[in-house]
Amino acid sequence: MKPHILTFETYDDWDQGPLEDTYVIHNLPHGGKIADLSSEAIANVEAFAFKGHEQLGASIMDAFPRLGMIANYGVGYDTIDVAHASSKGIKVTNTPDVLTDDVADLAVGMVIAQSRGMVGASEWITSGNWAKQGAYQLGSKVSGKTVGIVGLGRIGRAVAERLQPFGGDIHYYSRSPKDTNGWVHHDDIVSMAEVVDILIVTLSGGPETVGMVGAEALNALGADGLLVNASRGTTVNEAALLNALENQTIRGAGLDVFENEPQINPRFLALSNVLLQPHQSSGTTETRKVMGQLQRDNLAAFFAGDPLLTPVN
Ligand code: 8YV
Repeated sequence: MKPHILTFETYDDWDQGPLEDTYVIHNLPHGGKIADLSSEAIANVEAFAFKGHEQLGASIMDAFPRLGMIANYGVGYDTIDVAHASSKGIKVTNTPDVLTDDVADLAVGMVIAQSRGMVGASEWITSGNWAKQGAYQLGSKVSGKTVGIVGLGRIGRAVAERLQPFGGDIHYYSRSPKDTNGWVHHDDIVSMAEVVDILIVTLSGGPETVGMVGAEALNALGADGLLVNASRGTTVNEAALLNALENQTIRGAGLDVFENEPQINPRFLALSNVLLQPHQSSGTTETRKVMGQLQRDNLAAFFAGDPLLTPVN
């Protein structure tokens, strides 16, 4: 008898096939309502295959009397009420490590692309301006620039390791010093922002990091400063960021995350000093296949009564 699970949103074929082979699948599309699910789903679902793109709170968990596990497809689980899950004995897993390289690669890519104006430069050609008006505008050097990493977890550390060979000093913010390769520790984001050229946000999402990069830090980063956010839209005060970009009190930003994705604030769309990415930092075929496998391995461990591979609680 196949166990029943609830999948959220859609999965690529390479995930959907194995899930259907192993489980009775009930699906909740993005923005879907629990009330639209069958009584069979409500009565029998024992695990969620969740994607982390919407709030998963007590009301949803409590609607499923047999729910015992939430397998998140993603490293961030800030939209899951883990405290409630724990209070009900519901296990939560995520997919850490397998996506670290992709997220760090994209963060570094945004640093280079935004500093050197690569998107605008390409449009300079396709618009015919190169032929008509000549050389594109000058960019900003990346090598040798001082970098500040906000949050030195797996991803922050991977970003720092990628940028260290560029020759600039590496600074980082964390509550306490970490074992690093000569990087400069700060326990205050504003003081770090004052001394770096590029501020890269790699904090975990959740209530404890909301707005940690605010107007004061952006003012400290200054008119030549670049902000890159590869964490969650909540970690940077978005009103302060928009004001800084519109008033050019920072030079620019590279953003893969926003408040209220994918209906982001339209003020971003009018800006010429920001590189916008659609929350695609783990979005490579290779990595998404490994993420899906890890999510399934956690589900299989749960149903087998074995230790979970990457537990959160
Ligand atoms: C997810 C993310 O990987 O892993 C995370 O925490 O931020 C995302 O990139 C993606 O949303 C999975 O669909």
